[in-house]
Amino acid sequence: MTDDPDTPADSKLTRTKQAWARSAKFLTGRIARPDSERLPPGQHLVKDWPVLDLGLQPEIALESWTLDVDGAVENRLHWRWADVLAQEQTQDVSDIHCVTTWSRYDNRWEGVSTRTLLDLVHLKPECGFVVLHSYDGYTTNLTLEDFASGDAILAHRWEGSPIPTEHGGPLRLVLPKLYFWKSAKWLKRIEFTTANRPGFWEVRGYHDRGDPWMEERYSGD
Ligand SMILES: Nc1nc2c(c(=O)[nH]1)N[C@H]1C(S)=C(S)[C@@H](COP(=O)(O)O)O[C@H]1N2
Ligand SMILES: [Mo]
Repeated sequence: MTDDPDTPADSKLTRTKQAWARSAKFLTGRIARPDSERLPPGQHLVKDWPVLDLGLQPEIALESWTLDVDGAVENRLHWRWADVLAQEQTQDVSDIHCVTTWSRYDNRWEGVSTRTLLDLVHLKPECGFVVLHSYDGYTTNLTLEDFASGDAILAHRWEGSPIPTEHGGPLRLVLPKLYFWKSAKWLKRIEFTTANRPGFWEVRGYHDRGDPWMEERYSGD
């Protein structure tokens, strides 16, 4: 397992969410109609913004914040905060779908497109996957293709202000087309890999990919 030893892998919430995966809770089996419906199957709309994490909310001062980008790349990056701001900035408005069934519409994110990052690192041809590592010890895995989605943002602003600590600031991923557990908060390292390496929830019964329109909540094994 790739988790940081300090990660509270045995908290009550973690155990509850593992039990949900085992019992396939919330699965509707409904056919999704992403063209005509905005809410994926089994989801309900919320107006507030729930906080979900492992219970550790690391405070990282911008002066000491760093992001490492490494693995199957020709060009490793070691960014400080000024390097984030020096990149081309992009904005996108998107919906959040959390696997615990809440969805939140119209979130305005601002930051660096993952495609901008990909242009800088020069991937090795054998690269096929990404592992995101966070300051709280959390990890999650993505295919390179999902990471490179046109609306995926390394986000540092939400609705015109810095993303609050509890929601993953200074920098988090926002990948709207997958359940929100794939959108790692408090990003610390982006590791490009040749093999797929399941992350924190993916080794605890959650789906490897997590497409809300396909109700890919659990791994089913
Ligand atoms: N670093 C980190 N990122 C994380 C998590 C976490 O525990 N640690 N939880 C994930 C889960 S399960 C969800 S639903 C979203 C919640 O983001 P929010 O608290 O901003 O709503 O963050 C995801 N990213
Ligand atoms: Mo979640």
